[in-house]
Amino acid sequence: MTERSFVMVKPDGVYAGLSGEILSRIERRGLNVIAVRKIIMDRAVAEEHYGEHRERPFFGELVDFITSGPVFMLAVEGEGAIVALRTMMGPTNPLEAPPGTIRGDFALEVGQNVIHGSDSPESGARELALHFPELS
Ligand code: DAT
Ligand code: MG
Repeated sequence: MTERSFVMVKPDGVYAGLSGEILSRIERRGLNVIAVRKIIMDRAVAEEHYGEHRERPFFGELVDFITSGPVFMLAVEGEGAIVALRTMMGPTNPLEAPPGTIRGDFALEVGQNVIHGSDSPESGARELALHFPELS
């Protein structure tokens, strides 16, 4: 089924010069990148984006980190896009991520794991409406 996902290279990935590499991996997989934007995310938008984690002890750090520098945001469409991208990203903890995944190749710490990708079609719709309202 054709799905849409919201993908974001986090500030650590942007600083490490990985935006192009990650865009390239997504394109080479055969997924369709329908929109991109590089911005520093507003704090209020970051709190909304990570709303499901509001009660977690790391929420403040998470919002500090995601607003600490530019992020490279992508709207991605394609067959099974949600699962395809989550598989390419690897698990949340980079130490559990196999080589060949983005986190397994480029990250070591859970708090600085280079990339975000929507975890379900519903999250994809919510996150795209938040960050790419012009696509709705
Ligand atoms: P994912 O980004 O794989 O969807 P998530 O939605 O569970 O993972 O968490 C969102 C982000 O929050 C994650 O990419 C990094 C951070 N995070 C998750 N668990 C954490 C923890 N135990 N300590 C610090 N940061 C954490
Ligand atoms: Mg998540």
